[in-house]
Amino acid sequence: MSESHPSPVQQSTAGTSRRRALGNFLDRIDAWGREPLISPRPVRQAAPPPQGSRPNVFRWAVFAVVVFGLLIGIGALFTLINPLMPLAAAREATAIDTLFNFMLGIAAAIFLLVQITLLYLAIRYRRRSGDNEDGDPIEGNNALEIVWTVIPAAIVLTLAILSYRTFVNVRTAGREALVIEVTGRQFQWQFYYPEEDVRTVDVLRVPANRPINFRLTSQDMVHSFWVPNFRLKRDAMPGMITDMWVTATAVGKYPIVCAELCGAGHDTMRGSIEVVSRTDFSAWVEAEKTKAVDTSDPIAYGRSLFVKHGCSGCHTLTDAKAVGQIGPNLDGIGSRADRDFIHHSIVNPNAVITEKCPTGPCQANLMPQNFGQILTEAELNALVTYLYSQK
Ligand code: HEC
Ligand SMILES: [Cu+2]
Repeated sequence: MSESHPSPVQQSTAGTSRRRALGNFLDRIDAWGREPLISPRPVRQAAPPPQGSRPNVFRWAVFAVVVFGLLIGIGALFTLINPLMPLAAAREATAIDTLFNFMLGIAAAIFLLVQITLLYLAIRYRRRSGDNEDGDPIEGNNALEIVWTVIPAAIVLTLAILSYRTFVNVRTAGREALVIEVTGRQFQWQFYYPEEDVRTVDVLRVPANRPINFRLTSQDMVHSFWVPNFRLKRDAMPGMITDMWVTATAVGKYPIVCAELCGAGHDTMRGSIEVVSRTDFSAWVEAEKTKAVDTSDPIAYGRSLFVKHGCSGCHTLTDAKAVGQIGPNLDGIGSRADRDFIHHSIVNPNAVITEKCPTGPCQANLMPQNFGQILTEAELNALVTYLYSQK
């Protein structure tokens, strides 16, 4: 690089001393980077210092490695205390976070390295007044080319190996897994524990430290079962079963989200998963199994059916503590409709479209059309009696 420009001190008669100090500091770094690694041979020493000396590549490489290491350290520290992620509540979440933090750390370090170098070079080689020369032509630099090929290749290879290991780790079946069948449907999650013969809607309960095997499917369209605290997400699709493995580790209550736009009520398709101790889980299963539904009282029976079949996900009904906002508010339905109308509204919702829904005019085809097939005669009767009792 040509040194023909006037020194910063000469040039900046109006410049502040702070600017001069920065200029001096940058010049000193630059001078350090140009000193030869090995002291020159005596013969050469006699000769005047070469005009426009070339940078000492080795020194700069050492400098870059030290700075790079420091930046990786800072990146790692940041990702360790990463405040943007929700609590990692599963073994898989920790594995995925480790990989993600590693990638983020490398990306952050490279970003900082590039930006700082860019800033330094932009200041160091800024055009000074009176300098109208072109830069030196550069013919390529083998050392540099090798460095910037080998380092990225090593990073990509390392990431590929780590990604593959994490993927295998997350997708491996666990022993003595608890099976939970998950069925997505507009706009709720239905859960069935086949071995325990327990059903729930939107609220899931699982034991900590035991592998869980989710078997996902859908009744209508593509949904996506996502538990942010597990860092896992899998599509639930009609006509097929997808699976997901997880071992929850942290006791607590976490959200379940549908991550696939699935219709007008997509944003309401949320549930929760409660991770409890193994003993609490067994106690809960026992309680659920012995909690016999009293089918002799049609009101209580109807209320439980209203929740169990997901009517509460779309309709507001104060008596059933339901707050759904998709379909019409059913408070007081018994005083504006007769038993027949209610019955028809359930088995053939499209026959009459109610006018007013909480978010505007009601739409056809939103309410599932198959309750006539899903519900038994007795269940349908209890539901109608229950709704008709809501005056
Ligand atoms: C996916 C959302 C959804 C689910 C689940 C759902 N409904 Fe509906 N429901 C609607 C919509 C939207 C309407 C209005 C359109 C229509 O009349 O078909 C409606 C209408 C009704 C009406 C007529 C209300 C009136 O004021 O005229 C009744 C009664 C009803 N639903 C009962 C039920 C029952 C009982 C269940 C559970 C077995 C249920 N719904 C499940 C969305 C839903
Ligand atoms: Cu959905």
